Amino acid sequence: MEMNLTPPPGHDYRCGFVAIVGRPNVGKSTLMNHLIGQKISITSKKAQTTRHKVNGIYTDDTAQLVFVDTPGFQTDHRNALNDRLNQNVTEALGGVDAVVFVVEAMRFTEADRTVIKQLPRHIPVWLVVNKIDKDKAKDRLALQGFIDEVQAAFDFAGVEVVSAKHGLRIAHLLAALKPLLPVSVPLYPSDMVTDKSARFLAMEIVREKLFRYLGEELPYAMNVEVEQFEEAENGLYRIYIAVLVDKDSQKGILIGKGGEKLKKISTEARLDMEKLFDTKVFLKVWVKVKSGWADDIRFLRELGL
Ligand SMILES: Nc1nc2c(ncn2[C@@H]2O[C@H](COP(=O)(O)OP(=O)(O)OP(=O)(O)O)[C@@H](O)[C@H]2O)c(=O)[nH]1
Ligand SMILES: [Mg+2]
Repeated sequence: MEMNLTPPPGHDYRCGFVAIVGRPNVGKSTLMNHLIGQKISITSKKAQTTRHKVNGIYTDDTAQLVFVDTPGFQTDHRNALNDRLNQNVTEALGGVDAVVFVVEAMRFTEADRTVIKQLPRHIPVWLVVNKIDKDKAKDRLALQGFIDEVQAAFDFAGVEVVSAKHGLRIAHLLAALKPLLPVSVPLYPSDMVTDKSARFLAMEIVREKLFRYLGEELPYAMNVEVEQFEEAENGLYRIYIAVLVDKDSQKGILIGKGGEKLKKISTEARLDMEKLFDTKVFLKVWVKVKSGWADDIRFLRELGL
């Protein structure tokens, strides 16, 4: 017998949390930014760019997906910072409805296998093969062989190939993820793209510029602190940010000859902030020396890591 009842509007609306995990540098943050259509998570060529988990919210008239961008899972040397980063990943996996496991096309490493061992077995895990724009991924047969190899390592709920950087096949991925979420009303307002504060985003933007403009090792020996964040009456944001370094020598490198480097970092950070906050920004960045911070657990807690 046919029921022919008209369902109430939005009766099958879906909403839930999706963690994005993977080894460092596979493009997790780039992917999340493209999924939600705004740059809220910082990215760089260097591994270990993301330190805090960042929620990015995608909303349309059928679903709301809350993506949780996580730090790349650290498999190298152990120290307080790496342990804390991994703990952040494990915590992020705790409360989600689905997981996106990101690998770089044609590069399946020991570090990827280590992350696979941490994947949950009671919720769907979608394999995402990123960076398919790269030359080595253009051979279809080789790419299929690669996908088979990764799929043999875990019981994935499905697979999508994308290029996060070029925004390729992102809509396919969204469509694949929606059915994995529970039927639920949206949890956040439809115009909200992140639950992170402007203060946090300002700090992250400065961190991204440090990664961009400093050498290989230096950004890891630094941390960024927002000392003051005020919204003036005319809508102007007044932001004071301190960069913490380990040694005096690092301070010199960061400031640069005639203050050039620090100036470039703060100018670029200010422009990014104005775009993201959609308002004028006054930004002051300066440098403080605090040694040994990366191994100081208590200090990491103070920083909220
Ligand atoms: N060619 C290409 N490069 C990409 C793609 N996606 C990301 N990248 C680059 O890969 C690098 C790392 O990207 P991120 O998004 O910072 O990587 P991540 O996985 O978040 O890295 P961590 O936070 O350090 O773990 C950056 O230089 C990106 O521009 C892609 O689809 N194609
Ligand atoms: Mg990242």
